[in-house]
Amino acid sequence: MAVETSYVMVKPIFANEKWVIEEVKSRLKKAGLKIEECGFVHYDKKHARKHYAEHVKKDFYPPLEEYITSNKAYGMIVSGEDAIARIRQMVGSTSNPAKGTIRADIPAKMGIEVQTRENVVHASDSTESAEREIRLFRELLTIEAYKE
Ligand code: 3AN
Repeated sequence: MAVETSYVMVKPIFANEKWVIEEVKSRLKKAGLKIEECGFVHYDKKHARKHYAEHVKKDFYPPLEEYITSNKAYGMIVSGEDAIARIRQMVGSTSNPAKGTIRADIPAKMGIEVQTRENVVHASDSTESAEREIRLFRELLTIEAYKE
């Protein structure tokens, strides 16, 4: 195991809800992970395309781009032992997340069902993706950002 850095992003519908951001942060912290930097960012089309580079040609990309650029998201740079795999586990699967995961529990608390593209949060799947995604996040980071 090694210390890794991942990028976690609370997607637009959910970044509007302060308690969702707090719950995601609290789950990460309870797992012993450290939030290095965080803040609201509004993805434009260029950054969305680079963030989702491997999906740009897929059928689901146009509505995904529309969604991700529709409002502010909340990005977090998160570090810790084995952070990438552990965060992916906490987040849950893309379309059928298990109870106890962020993608299942937050919509359940809100009493809503979400479509796959809206699935609450994004989390890096490799150190290479994390580096790219963090670079994009830093480009977008506004003065609303703060450290803790
Ligand atoms: P994950 O975020 O779980 O790693 P990916 O990398 O396959 O999933 O997909 C990236 C994002 O694209 C997902 N988080 C979701 O927002 C969206 N997405 C993936 N598959 C679909 C799909 N079949 N329909 C709509 N949106 C999708």
